Amino acid sequence: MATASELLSAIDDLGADRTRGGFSRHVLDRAEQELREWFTEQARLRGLQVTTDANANLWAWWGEPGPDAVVTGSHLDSVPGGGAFDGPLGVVSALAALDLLRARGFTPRRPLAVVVFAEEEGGRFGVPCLGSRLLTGTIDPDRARALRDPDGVSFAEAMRSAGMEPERAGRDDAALERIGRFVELHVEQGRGLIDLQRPVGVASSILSHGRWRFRITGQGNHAGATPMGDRRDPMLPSSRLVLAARDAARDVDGARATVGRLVPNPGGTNVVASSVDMWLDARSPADAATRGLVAELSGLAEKYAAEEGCRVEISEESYADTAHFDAGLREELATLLGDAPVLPTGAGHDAGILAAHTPAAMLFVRNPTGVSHAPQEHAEPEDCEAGVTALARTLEHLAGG
Ligand code: HGY
Ligand code: MN
Ligand code: MN
Ligand code: MN
Repeated sequence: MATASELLSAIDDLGADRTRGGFSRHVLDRAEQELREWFTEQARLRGLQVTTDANANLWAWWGEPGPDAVVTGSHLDSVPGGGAFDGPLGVVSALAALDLLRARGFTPRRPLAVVVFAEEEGGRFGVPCLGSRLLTGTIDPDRARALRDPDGVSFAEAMRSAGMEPERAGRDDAALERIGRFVELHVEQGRGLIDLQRPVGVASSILSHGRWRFRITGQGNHAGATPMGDRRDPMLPSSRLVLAARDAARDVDGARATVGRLVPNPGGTNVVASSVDMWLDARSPADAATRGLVAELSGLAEKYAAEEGCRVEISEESYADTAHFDAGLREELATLLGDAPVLPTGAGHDAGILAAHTPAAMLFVRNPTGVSHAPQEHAEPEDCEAGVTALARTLEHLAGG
């Protein structure tokens, strides 16, 4: 038997990011592959049958894969310099919950599986929840295979180097039909449970959210030899757009707009950039509001670019509608878990992708800092154990009856 904290500390040095702090673990890179090996070994030690599906997702089965399965799990990849809990807490809590259930002599009456989804953060190939989107047919597999990382390696090449067959990627009806319920445990990414003074909560919904790339092209030139009046500097419309995103989001209820990644090309200190790639992450409680926010910012991008003699190309890289978790399952679990609070989240999850295809739920574990996607993300050991106990209770309830 192992606690979630013990399992987390066992992987503490895999993908630790010495320069940015936190962790950088991206799908099929060395760190994430070591995490996959670690998970596979831990699952096999628990007598689970481990397979990798056609979409680079890992499945560990307690018993034979079969219909009406109860599936739990999360992801092992991170954002660059991410925290220790976002993703891995859901995976290690699933292993620890199975330990608890076994120790109680529990035998599932339904197939039970732990899944590790690929590329949930989109940190390497730019599309979040890539593994669960492929599984559910929410992304065109040809587009997925052609996605390239910053080094120009395609997802298909990365899969092939890992011994997988990218040509098989795509909607997996057999796997989807097997899933009767999906429950993802996740560290809370916000302050809801702190303010409610509860260790565990149940998710109600996920904001609609997407990623758009704005490529602003001007004229590269010499920083010293080019008079200010002779420039077409794409950094200027880009900078105005960053501020406009903040101002526009402020005017939309519950909206968020973030530019966390902005890459000048070629990026020389003494060079007026020839182009800038910047990514907008926009979210809100309503699809129409998110779309409206992006339309407004797209219009401003065109205006700012024209004023600087630049041009802009805008491409949508990913989008997910507002996800509402199955109300019956949500209330059933909230009651089962001692009237656990039910709260929304601004963070996207594989459970949100699955929710459109199968009854899905999420359990949140209190994060005393409320911070996520940064090294300060945290969950106290006793709250991690409360999460494991809640997940074990949930799995026993769903797979035992
Ligand atoms: O970006 C998100 O909301 C999630 O953490 N992938
Ligand atoms: Mn995340
Ligand atoms: Mn996550
Ligand atoms: Mn997630």
